Parts: sequence; C-alpha cells; structure tokens
Amino acid sequence: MNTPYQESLGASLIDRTIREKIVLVSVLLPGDTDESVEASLDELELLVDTAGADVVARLVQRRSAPDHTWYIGKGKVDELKEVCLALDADTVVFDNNLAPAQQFNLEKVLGRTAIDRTAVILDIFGQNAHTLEGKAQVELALLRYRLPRLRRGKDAKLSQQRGGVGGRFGGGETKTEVDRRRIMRRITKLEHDLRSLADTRDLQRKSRGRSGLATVAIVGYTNAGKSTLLNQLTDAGVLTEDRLFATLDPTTRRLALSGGEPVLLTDTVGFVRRLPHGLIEAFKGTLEVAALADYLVHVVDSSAADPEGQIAAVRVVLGEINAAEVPELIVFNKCDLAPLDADRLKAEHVGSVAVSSVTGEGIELFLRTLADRLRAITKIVELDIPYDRGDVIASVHREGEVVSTTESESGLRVRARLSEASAGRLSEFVVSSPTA
Ligand SMILES: Nc1nc2c(ncn2[C@@H]2O[C@H](COP(=O)(O)OP(=O)(O)OP(=O)(O)O)[C@@H](O)[C@H]2O)c(=O)[nH]1
Ligand SMILES: [Mg+2]
Repeated sequence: MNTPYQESLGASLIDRTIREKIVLVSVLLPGDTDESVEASLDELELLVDTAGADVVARLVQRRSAPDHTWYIGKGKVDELKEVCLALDADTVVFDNNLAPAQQFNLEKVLGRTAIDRTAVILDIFGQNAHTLEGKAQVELALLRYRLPRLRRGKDAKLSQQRGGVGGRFGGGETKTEVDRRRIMRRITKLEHDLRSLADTRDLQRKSRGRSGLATVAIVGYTNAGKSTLLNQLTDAGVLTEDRLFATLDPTTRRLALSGGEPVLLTDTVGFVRRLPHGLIEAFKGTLEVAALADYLVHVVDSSAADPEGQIAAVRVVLGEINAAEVPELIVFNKCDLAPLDADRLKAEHVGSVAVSSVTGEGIELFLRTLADRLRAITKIVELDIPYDRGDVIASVHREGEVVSTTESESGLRVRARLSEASAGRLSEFVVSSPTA
C-alpha cells in the first residue's frame, strides 16, 4: 500500500524502466544571452537525466516577453508539436517557469505533458528524500506546486497511465473539490509536523550551544563535492554520487581542527540556479543550519563549466535563507580534475583555498585556514577558576584553546581562546576579555 507521501508523488505510476523522451524548451528574454540560455539548458538536461528521462531535442525562442497563453508564440507551439510527433516525445520541459494556465493550455494543444524546471527539481528531490523530515519537506513543496494545477485534470486526460517525470506532474485523477480539500488538509498537517520537527531541532541546537562548539556549515552548488569533503574530513560515510541533489538531509559530524579545537561540521542540501522558491520555503528548517552557523565552507567545483555562475547562484540562495552575513571560506574542490582552473580561481578569489576531496590534496592547508578563520571570530578571555572547579577547567580545555595558565591565590588564572557561546556560558569566571 502507498503511504500518503508516495500517493502524492504518484509513486504508483512510476516505471523507471521506461525512459521518457523529453523535448526542452527555453525562451530568451531581454537580458538573457545565448550562452546563459545554453548553459541553463545544459543543466536542465542534466536535471532531466537525473530524474530518469532522456532529452531528444531542444527548442529556443527569442521574445520580448512571455506569451500570456502558451509562454512561447503560437507559431512556436505548432513547431513544438511537430517536433514532438516526429520524435515521439512523451513530455516537454520548459526551462522557464510556467503559470498553471500556460501549462494547461500547452498540454491541451500538444496532447502531451508539459512541465517546467521546478517540476523536474521537485521530482528529483522526491526520489532522494530519505528521512521523515526530508520527505515531509518535499511532499509539502510538491503539494503546494500541484494545488493550483488541479483543475487541469478535468480536460487533460494525459499521463495517468504513464510513469516517469511527466506522469507525476501531469493532470489526471485529482479533479474534484474533495481532492483539493484533501490536499489542503495534508498541507496543513505537513506544516504542523515540520514545525514540531523544527522545535525539536531548536532544543537540540540549544543543548549543543551549551556545549559551546563552533558550528560550520558546508554549502555549495549541487554536485560540488560537499559530502565528499565531509567524508574526507570525518568518517561520516555520507552517500556521494555523481548525481544532482544526492544529499537532502543534513549530516553533522564533530571535527578536530589543526589546533585541536573541535567544531561541528554539517553537510547540507546543494543549491542550483533558480532553485524553486517553494522548495527553499519548504526546506527552511534544514537550511537554517547555514544561517545559524558560525562559518560557511562554500564548496565550488573547479571543473564545472561556469564556477563563477555557480558561486553567484549559491549566494542568491544564501541571501534568501538569511545566511548572507555568515562569513564564508571558499574552497575550490576537484583540483585533481582541473588543476589549472583551481589555481586560477584561487588567485581570483582572495582568501580561498583549493583542494581535492578525493585525493586529499590541499586538505591540510584548508583545515589550517579554517582554524585561523574561526580563531579570528573567537576571542581571548581571561578566567579565574577556583581550584576545586576541575569541571570548569576541563570544559575550557574541551571547548577552546588554552593560551596560558598561571596560579593565583583564588584559583587558576587561565587565558583561553573561546567562542562567543563558550565565553558567555562561562561568564561568571571571566575576569576580562581584552583582545578579539
Ligand atoms: N575527481 C574528483 N571528484 C570529486 C571530488 N569531490 C567530489 N567528487 C565527485 O563529485 C561527485 C559529487 O560529489 P558529492 O560529494 O556527492 O557532491 P555534493 O556536493 O554532496 O552533491 P549533492 O549532495 O548532490 O548536492 C561524486 O561523484 C564525487 O566522487 C574531487 O575532489 N575530485
Ligand atoms: Mg551531497
């Protein structure tokens, strides 16, 4: 029997032995260059491939504005229909976001499923979510996407019989008001469940805050090598794959930096150009890790076609999740694959480092740099700790770096480098905090 999650994904329709044939469509709007549109279509092709289908053709149209009814012009719709018939394509995928009405009109005239980039990304997320929270987040994003598209089901009796990318997003069985209400109830339930999961995490975070450890979030474009880096640094054993959005659920590990000071390192979901806002919204509980971190390790694939574009896309998402202010260390990864690019990028981005998370090259320097950066945001405080408070002395050693100790009448005078959180927690013993 299907769980509600599978049901809303239409999992019973999926037949992954059939690889659908897909035609990609993109509209060049004023401000877009040929190169940016091609790069975006290359990426969409990769996304479609990851979702489990094959691209058989691409169609591009230059327009001053999207057509209200079909997004592309009527002439182009006819051409698209011919291409679909000639190549026996199952589904068309637009790189631009389609309004529900445009999607409906296109499906009607084309006689096949029409979806957009958002639907493909949602589909991949649906396949890759494994934890309770991950699944709830994806389902929520999916239902919010489907709700305004429900009415399409009435006329477009399209893909219920078929599986694949289109099948899960086409119109179909959910046509009635009853279904709409059912979905709305499910959305409310998911929102509620996610809120309580967030509350639990909040409590966990507070108890971690008491442990005083600095937190570092690994962020970056999808497939940049974030999980591979975490695995290289710790024995996290996170699944790494040459596949987009392999990681949806964050994994946190403790890592001892060069100076011995431990930090908490968290691997996060990857970003992509024009990550659907609904997904960011649904994943905000997970993405909060980055906003609350003391430092970001921003992993970039040096061998990617357009690393600068990826950096920019990641920063857009960081802005959306309120993490723009968190200091970042840029790590140009995969230097074994693209040594020249890695060197050039490193030179162009002051303060960045280049590594290979596979061979381990550059990892030592990366760790030293990260330790230095974290040190710069910690401060040296002086504490007066009574001799009988061995527990306090132990926690200073555990959480920070002891610079010097001297014995005094009242107790041990300790100069130590501590994070803001530790210094705050130990404030009753702090006698001065002279230097930053
Ligand atoms: N040659 C080489 N390959 C790497 C390196 N780092 C990662 N990879 C490969 O790149 C692919 C993606 O790595 P992941 O660690 O899964 O990437 P990710 O950033 O976690 O990706 P998502 O979780 O999907 O967003 C895998 O096939 C890795 O083996 C590297 O330094 N050198
Ligand atoms: Mg990953």
